[in-house]
Amino acid sequence: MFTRVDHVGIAVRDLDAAISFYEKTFGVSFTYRHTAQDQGVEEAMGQVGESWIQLLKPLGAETPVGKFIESRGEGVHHIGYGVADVRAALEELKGHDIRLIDEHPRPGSRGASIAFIHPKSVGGVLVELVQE
Ligand code: MC0
Repeated sequence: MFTRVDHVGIAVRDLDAAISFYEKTFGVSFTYRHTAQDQGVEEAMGQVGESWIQLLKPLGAETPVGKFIESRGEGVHHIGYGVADVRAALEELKGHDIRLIDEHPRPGSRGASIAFIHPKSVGGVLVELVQE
């Protein structure tokens, strides 16, 4: 089902500081920046090989990333895996004992079609399916 690691989502408190840290320390350049009101985040994406690092700053305390930082602090928030067809992947997962957050795909970063799987079903890791 998974075709690649599309991105690693990292929760940060200060987006500009995190971008600057990754650029100066690791030479990653962040070419995409976007506010996703529906997800409650401001994000910046930097490409590493064929994958991306996604820095996520919460727009408020009651957003998914805001709650995550409040309870766990900054750090890896989710892994985004590429799939050929997110709708077909969701149908396939319904045949397994998996708790889906999204029953249907929704729009995501860079025009992708995405769906989240609950971390309680994946050993504590929030998983995002990404169809480019
Ligand atoms: C919460 N939990 C996590 C977690 N977030 N575990 C691993 N990774 C995470 N990211 C755990 C909590 O520690 C808690 O465990 C339990 O899940 C319930 O947490 P909660 O704080 O009560 O949170 P809920 O239930 O309100 O929501 C958690 C859930 C939510 C994952 C369902 O955050 C969600 O729907 N996420 C999907 C959307 C999202 O994350 N959007 C932001 C990225 P305990 O053991 O204490 O019970 S947007 C994005 O990434 C877009 C732009 C894109 O890539 O295209």
